[in-house]
Amino acid sequence: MFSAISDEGVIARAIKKSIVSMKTWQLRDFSDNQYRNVDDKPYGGGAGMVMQVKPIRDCLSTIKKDSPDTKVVYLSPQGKKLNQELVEELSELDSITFLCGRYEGVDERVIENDVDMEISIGDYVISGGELAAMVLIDAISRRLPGVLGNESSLEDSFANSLLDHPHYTRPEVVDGQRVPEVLLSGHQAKIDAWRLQQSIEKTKLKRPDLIDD
Ligand code: 4G1
Repeated sequence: MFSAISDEGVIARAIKKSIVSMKTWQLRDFSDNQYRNVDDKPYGGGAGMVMQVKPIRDCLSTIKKDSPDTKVVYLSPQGKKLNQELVEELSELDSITFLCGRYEGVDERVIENDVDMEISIGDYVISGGELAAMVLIDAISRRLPGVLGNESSLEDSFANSLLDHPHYTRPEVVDGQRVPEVLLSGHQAKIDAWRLQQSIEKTKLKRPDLIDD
C-alpha cells in the first residue's frame, strides 16, 4: 500500500534527497503459525477479530534494535484528532513508527504498554490504519526543510486558521466567466489585500468553525 506515497510525488523526491526514509514491516512475518495469522477472536464474544499482542511486540522489538528512540504512533479512531499543529509537533521527531490496525484493531494491552501516542485522522469508519498513516507521512514530510521548493504558499502564517484564497489560471475568460480584474492589475499590494479578504470571507462562509476556534 505504501508505494502509493514512496514511489511518486513529494515524498518520493524527499526520499531521493535523503530527507525522508521509509520502511514497512509486514506483521504476518512475525506470526508464530504456518498460516501467518496475527488475529484471534475477541474475549467476551462478538463479531470481528482482534490483532494479537505477540506479533506486534516482536515486530516493535525488531524495529527498536535499529531505532531505539522511535515514537510508536497507533492510528485509531480513539486517538487525538489530527490537525496542522499536531503535524508540526510530529515533524520535530527523528523517527516515528506507525502501527496500523485491521479488523477491530489491536489488543488493548498493546495500547497500554507499547504505544506512545494514539492519533485519529477523523470521525468515520475506514478498513485499516494504513491510509491514516499515509496522511500523516505526507503531512509531516512536506513540513521538513528542503522537501518543498517554492510551492510552499500553503504553509504561510494563515495556514492554520484560514482557508486559502481562490485561484485562477489561463485563460482569462472561460464560458463568459472572467478572472477577477484585480488579479490582472499587476498591483501586488492590492492583490494581497484582495486575497486576504477573500480568505476571511470564504472561511466565514464555508468553515466558520475555523474562526470560532
Ligand atoms: C469505531 C478512523 C470504529 C478510523 C468508530 C480514523 C471508526 C485510524 C483510523 C471505527 C481509523 C469509528 C482513523 C473504525 C481506523 C481498526 C482497523 C480500526 C481500522 C479501524 C469512528 C476500523 N485514524 N479504523 N474502525 O474505522 O483505524 O486513524
